Amino acid sequence: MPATVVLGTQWGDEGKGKFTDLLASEVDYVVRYQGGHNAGHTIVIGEDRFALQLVPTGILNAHVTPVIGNGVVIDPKVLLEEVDVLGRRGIDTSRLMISGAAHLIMPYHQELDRLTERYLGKNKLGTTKRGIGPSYADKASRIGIRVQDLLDEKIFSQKLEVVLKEKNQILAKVYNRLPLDEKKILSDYLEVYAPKMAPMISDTVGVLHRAYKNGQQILLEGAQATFLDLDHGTYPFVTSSNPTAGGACTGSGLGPRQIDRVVGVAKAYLTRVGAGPFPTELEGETADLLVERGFEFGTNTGRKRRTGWFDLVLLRHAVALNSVSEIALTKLDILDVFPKVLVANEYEIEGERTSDLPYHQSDFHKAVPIYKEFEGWMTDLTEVTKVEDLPYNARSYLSYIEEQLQVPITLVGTGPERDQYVSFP
Ligand code: 2SA
Ligand code: GDP
Ligand code: MG
Repeated sequence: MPATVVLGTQWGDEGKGKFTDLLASEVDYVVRYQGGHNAGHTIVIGEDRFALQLVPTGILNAHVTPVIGNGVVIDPKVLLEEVDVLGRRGIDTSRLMISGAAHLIMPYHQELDRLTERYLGKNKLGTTKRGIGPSYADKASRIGIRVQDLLDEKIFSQKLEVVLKEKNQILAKVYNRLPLDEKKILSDYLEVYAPKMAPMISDTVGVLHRAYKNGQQILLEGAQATFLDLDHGTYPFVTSSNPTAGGACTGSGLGPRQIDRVVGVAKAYLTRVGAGPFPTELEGETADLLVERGFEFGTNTGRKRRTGWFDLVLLRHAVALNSVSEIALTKLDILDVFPKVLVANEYEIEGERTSDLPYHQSDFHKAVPIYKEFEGWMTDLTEVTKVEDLPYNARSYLSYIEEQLQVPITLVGTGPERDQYVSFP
């Protein structure tokens, strides 16, 4: 039974949580493969609103085994708090499995993330300040501390001693900060977190391969999105992991031939949090209306998101990078009140038109979008659940996107609730 990947095709916050939750109802395992608690998925079930940062969305489906894969970076404090909150709301969290090869976010990672951003001043990236970048940097420098190290006091202490010496020097000499207390870190990680996490730590690669062989269904859940990808995003305004489909393999341990379906989640317009280029960005009334109707504030940091029109140049590239096999388009209902709905189809860069994403960042900065304009549908879509009930203008908009991307749209979101969507046959 091949695995499915569900990932963001834009700059995050596409509404992946809702469709991942929907797809999770059909599978046996849901795996997070990258990122950390810089992610934030919101799922609304009746009166309940769940904001998940680290625990995979699948936790809300009783028959699903949620897995945090090796590609994730974990702040144990945040993880345990999340598990606690879910537990208190009656959700069985004992099924959660964590890869022993995942890396830990340590207190110095968070401290350094904050300090580097401050140091960069107006050149800052606008990170979530969760220590994500510094933790992945240590992983690449081979001085990271892994989840499995929590199970071996001696190794953990030895690794911490070496790394902390260096980090404290940096804190003191570069940033004029007090050193972090080794004893406190040791007691938090080894005495508080380790015993609670130990039962969840497993060989998730082995677990997933056995599940695959047994014909069980696996869903690989992306956090952040394609254009925040460390390799393929708008570097340096990116996150430090690979949300693209390739990252689903490295971050879970499954091979590419074990995946046969890639669901690309796209929002019917665009948003971005933090700095970086954004050709279709809007300002003024239209932008404010999108923020207000779409409630475009970070789940995580509460920051107001930048907004813009749907961009096919970006989407075509995302489809190619991820070998997207189908599109799930979210938040179409947010456009219900717009008399005109615009879609960028090409860019003009110094007088030249292109439908391809320029590889050079300087060109991307200069890109002026060329729009195709659609008549708005001016109808409330939030009650629509059948394809035939979608207004003609909304269907024209969807057909155009499909035709341009040459990938079918299989799901369309018409509201935040679990059942507010249209499924295309
Ligand atoms: P970091 O903290 O090092 O990852 O920040 C680097 C850049 O990445 C951006 N970033 C995000 N942008 C939008 N959404 C994010 N998380 C979503 C959420 C979750 C999702 O709802 O909060 O969509 O999966 C996210 N995480 C990082 C950040 O703004 C910096 O520009
Ligand atoms: P994610 O990080 O990609 O999962 O997205 P977020 O959770 O940050 O933001 C998506 C928000 O949009 C959540 O509050 C969802 O409940 C909401 N949402 C998802 N799909 C739809 C939709 O089709 N229409 C509306 N109005 N809201 C949606
Ligand atoms: Mg989000």
